Amino acid sequence: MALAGACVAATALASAAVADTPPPAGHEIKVFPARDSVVGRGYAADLPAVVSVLRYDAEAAAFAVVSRSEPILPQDDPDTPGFDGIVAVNLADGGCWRRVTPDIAAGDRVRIVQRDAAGAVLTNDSTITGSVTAAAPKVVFDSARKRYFAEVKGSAPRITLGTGQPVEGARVPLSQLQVRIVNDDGFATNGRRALVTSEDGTLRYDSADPADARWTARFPVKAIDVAEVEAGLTRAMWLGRDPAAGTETTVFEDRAGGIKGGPRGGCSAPAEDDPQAEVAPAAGAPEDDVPADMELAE
Ligand SMILES: [Ca+2]
Ligand SMILES: [Ca+2]
Repeated sequence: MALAGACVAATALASAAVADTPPPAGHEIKVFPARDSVVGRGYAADLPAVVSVLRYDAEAAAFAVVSRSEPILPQDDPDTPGFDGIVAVNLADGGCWRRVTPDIAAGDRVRIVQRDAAGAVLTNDSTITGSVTAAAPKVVFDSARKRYFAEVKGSAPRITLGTGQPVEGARVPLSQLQVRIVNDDGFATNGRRALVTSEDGTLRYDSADPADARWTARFPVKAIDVAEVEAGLTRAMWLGRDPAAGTETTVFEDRAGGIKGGPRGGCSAPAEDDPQAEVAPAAGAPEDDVPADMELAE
């Protein structure tokens, strides 16, 4: 036993020094921290996947599991060619968090593990939840230019991708950020259902000081779109460390009236800050779908 313990400790030390990597090409993890939801894509058919949320404990210098999903069979999107391998948690048509609905926040590690029929690990993907936050869309009238702008304000302080801990005085590169305002009724301004900073507007940090992580997205809009903008949904996205790869994204959302986290889509595990969530699991309840040593494999 002592030997096994030593092996696990050595593995933890070795892996702590290895830079983590985003999911490989063909796989994708999207984290929705405002909804406490996750959507994976590209996972193998007919094999259950388990999604975990882990949080870094600075004192222990290690990640600890906050919550896991029930095993979820990857699903197809019938509107696209081929099998999509969608693994959704805490959304309509998805699986659910077990025991606790994690309050997913910047720096949380989100992992998707899939095993083959014999129980061997086939896939062990993870991403870090990006630090982007944003407010609901607003409309401002620029009296000098005599036109309306849709505006979203937010922030994106830099975090260490290995641990999710803040990096003092630094912010996320603008190339890794994109801000959208979405309204399914569509916008007359561009004839589409989304205003996107890379196509329809601008995204700038408010200050030249890299310690100031506040940004503003602005889109010139037609007056007829004012109500659509104000009823719209902000999607402020961290596009991952390699935006061209598109294998990891954090989508922070907000709208007028806010977006409620916690259980949704027919799921019922109490929210992390709910007193019910503090109740210890019943003795003998299945604690893990993943062996303990994998928790150390960061
Ligand atoms: Ca499909
Ligand atoms: Ca959250």
